[in-house]
Amino acid sequence: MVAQCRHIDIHKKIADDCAFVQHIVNHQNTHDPQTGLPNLDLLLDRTEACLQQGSACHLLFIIANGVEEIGEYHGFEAALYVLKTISHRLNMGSSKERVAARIHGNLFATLGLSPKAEVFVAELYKTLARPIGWKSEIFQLTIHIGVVKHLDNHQSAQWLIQSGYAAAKESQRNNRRGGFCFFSQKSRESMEKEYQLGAGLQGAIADDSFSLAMQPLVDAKTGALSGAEVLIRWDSAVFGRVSPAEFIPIAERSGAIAEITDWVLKRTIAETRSWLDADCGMHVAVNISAVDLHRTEFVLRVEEVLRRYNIRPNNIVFEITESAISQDPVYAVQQLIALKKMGIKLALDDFGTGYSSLGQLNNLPIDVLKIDKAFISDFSKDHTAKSIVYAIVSLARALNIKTVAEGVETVEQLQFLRDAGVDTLQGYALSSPLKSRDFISLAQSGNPLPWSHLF
Ligand code: G
Ligand code: G
Ligand code: MN
Repeated sequence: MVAQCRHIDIHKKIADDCAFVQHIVNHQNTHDPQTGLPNLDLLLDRTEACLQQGSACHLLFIIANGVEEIGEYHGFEAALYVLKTISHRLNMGSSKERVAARIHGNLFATLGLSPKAEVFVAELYKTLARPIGWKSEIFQLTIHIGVVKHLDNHQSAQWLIQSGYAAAKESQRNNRRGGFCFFSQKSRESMEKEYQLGAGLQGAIADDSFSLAMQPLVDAKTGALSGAEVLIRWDSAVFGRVSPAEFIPIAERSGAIAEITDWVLKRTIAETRSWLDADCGMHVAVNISAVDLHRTEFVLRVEEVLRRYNIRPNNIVFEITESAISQDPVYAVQQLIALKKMGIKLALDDFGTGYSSLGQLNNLPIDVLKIDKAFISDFSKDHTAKSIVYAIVSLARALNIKTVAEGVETVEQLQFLRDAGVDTLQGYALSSPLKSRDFISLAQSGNPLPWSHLF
């Protein structure tokens, strides 16, 4: 009798242990080990169950930008702390009505078991966007949330999650500083377009579908050619000609920009080598993206290219937009100083469109200021536009900075800008961007320049 009982006890113990082990294994299979949150599999299961019951629900997809950089600069311990903090904040809103999950890396989601999402998403955004303190550091992430509601019986859990992702990406495109966005068919189409262009960009260097256009820069006093701005062109076999205004932001988000900028710089040096070597004062200006400027290895990479091509960079200009600097001015200025030490000249592009104050100009190590096209208007009617140009020119002179007016389209504008004392002119009135081959033959021909009658 006793033996039998013991026998039963042992069986029960084994069964309990098995259940316990099974529970742990199940938990491990359905949860993220770093944050303890449910993982994608569990989220999909819960979402599927919810859809099968026909319950109303919504899904919030969260992208927390900045975690990777925190890992790079402050180490993995800091990044893990940040991930745990996000998980904790997400979980604070979790209840029977809500499941928070970590999908992968810096991607999270919550499933809400009600059709209403408007109030919750606004609160969640505020909670997640709060700064995170770690040791003596304070981290500010950029949070994007995509909201998608379950609308009919045909949607699957996969569809809901992908649509939430599409809406979060839409928020990334619309709000640089973070925010949230409700799913629409347009979000999905833009994401698909971005995905296709992004995939196309990956092969663009290898299949030789990038080229350079060069737009002449003209000395405002003499009308002589003084250099060129290099503008990338992409002729894709699949999409045809795609404007850099469309593909550069995609490359910035995917990280492909690093390779593109590298390519533009090398190709520019190869094509303009004869002037750069002759040091004849012809400038060649290359656009540098905000993402390049904030990459830690950017300065080293530029240095390596200059060394490899054995080039003195006195006549190379990097054009950097005002908004690229205002993202993180302290770091940006450090990078700019390092570039300037190498001998590269710096131009502040699209001046007047960003947030930087005129007072800040004095602290920037720049040589050239490019007055944005937006200020080049019909000067005969627009007296405010005239005053703005006069003010910019006199400020630049006081700071010993040269000025370039871009977007000069008419002879009247050209004359006004020249009289106002702008140093260099660029725009359709003089020349559109040319194929680099055509530009170089123009520069070398010795023939009168096509615009010489205007001077
Ligand atoms: O010439 P165009 O309309 O195509 O240029 C559109 C935009 O793309 C402009 O804002 C210009 O500064 C940007 N752009 C053109 N070429 C380059 C490039 O090589 N690198 C970067 N980062 N931006 C570029
Ligand atoms: O942002 P950035 O200043 O680098 O952009 C240069 C852009 O200006 C390119 O897209 C170039 O093709 C365009 N561009 C050049 N000249 C003119 C012009 O006279 N008028 C207008 N509207 N755009 C111009
Ligand atoms: Mn430019």
